[in-house]
Amino acid sequence: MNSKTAFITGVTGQDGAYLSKFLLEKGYEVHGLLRRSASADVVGSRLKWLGIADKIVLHDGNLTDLSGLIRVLQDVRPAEVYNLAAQSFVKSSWQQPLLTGNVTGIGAANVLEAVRITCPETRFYQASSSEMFGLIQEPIQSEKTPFYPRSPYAAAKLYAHWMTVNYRESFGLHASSGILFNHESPLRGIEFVTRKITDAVARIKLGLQDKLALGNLDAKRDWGHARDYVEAMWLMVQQDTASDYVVATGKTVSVRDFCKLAFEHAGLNMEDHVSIDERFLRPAEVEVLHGNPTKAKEKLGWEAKTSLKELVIEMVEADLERVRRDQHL
Ligand code: NDP
Ligand code: GDR
Repeated sequence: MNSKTAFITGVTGQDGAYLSKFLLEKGYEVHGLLRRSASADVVGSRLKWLGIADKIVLHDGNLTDLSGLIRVLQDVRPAEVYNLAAQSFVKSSWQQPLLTGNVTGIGAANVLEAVRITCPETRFYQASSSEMFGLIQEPIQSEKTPFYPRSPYAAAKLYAHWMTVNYRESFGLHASSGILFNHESPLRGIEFVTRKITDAVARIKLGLQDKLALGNLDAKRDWGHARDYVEAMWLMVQQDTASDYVVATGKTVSVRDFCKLAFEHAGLNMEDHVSIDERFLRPAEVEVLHGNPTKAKEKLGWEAKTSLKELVIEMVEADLERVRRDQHL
């Protein structure tokens, strides 16, 4: 086992891309799980955007295929496994509850099993989520706050979280669960509200679109930058003892406030462009999330570096550049 070999599931996602870059810069050999797609041209677009696509060893596989995971881990023998793969879009989890359960929940158990069977000394990180707090039981959520999931996605993540804790307690795996609050970036999927907003702002600014339809503008989230958050994942894995950590900025703002900042940065007035469309409302909403990252600060020495304003500006500027390039403007 090479002490600087990492294996990442979800390597083509937002966090997988930033984590790969972070680990490569630390001198790791980075391996990733790639699920087959018929659209080979779009695969790895985030890795290409960061200029690291050719530096990662990709392995064909799927989180739902335990024997494939076992074979890959036998082959790679990584020192660290980061399980980031998931059906991660909360809204879709009501349309595809069983798939979400299979991938986001059972899929994590598959990775834990593969680690236990092939390389129990390997350190494991599970991408848990603030969505598990759902209908919040305390105004500010820490590792001690009781969970109350509000979507099939959150229920699946809760199963994966408790399996991680259980494998640590039952089999002595070095398995940590990072309860990460929302984190965004120019590499965020377009369906998530922040990217949907910054992409629309860019299109409106460049005269390609006039309206933006959103759902619940009053929902509040504790938004940070993905680049900062992947460092917290790595720090958890470096600790002598595995544990669970909340990773958040400690500040919460509404979707409306995020939107306002994005439009203002482009010199636009959000009231002229934003409308409400019921299609974007959810059967059960998580109204507010507000994290307490004290444990991460005290034990990992981690804190969020990027302010909300800096995040919004980086995302709007990246979308302006991307739209100009794509439209040959
Ligand atoms: P993304 O949706 O950007 O990435 C998800 C990744 O999972 C993609 O690489 C995707 O592959 C892969 N994937 C999906 N299904 C499968 C499958 N069946 N087998 C193998 N791979 C699969 O998510 P993020 O990067 O934003 O988030 C990373 C993780 O952290 C997720 O587990 C998410 O639920 C969790 N999380 C995210 C937060 C956030 O704010 N971003 C906050 C808290 C937790 P493909 O490219 O082929 O689609
Ligand atoms: P979330 O992210 O559900 O918090 O999950 P998302 O950006 O989808 O929603 C955030 C909040 O914005 C409200 N909202 C809208 N959301 C979307 N997508 N589209 C809209 O038009 C819209 N209008 C308002 C939502 O109702 C919600 O309240 C993300 C994912 O990354 C999960 O994988 C992760 O676990 C959690 O963050 C923490």
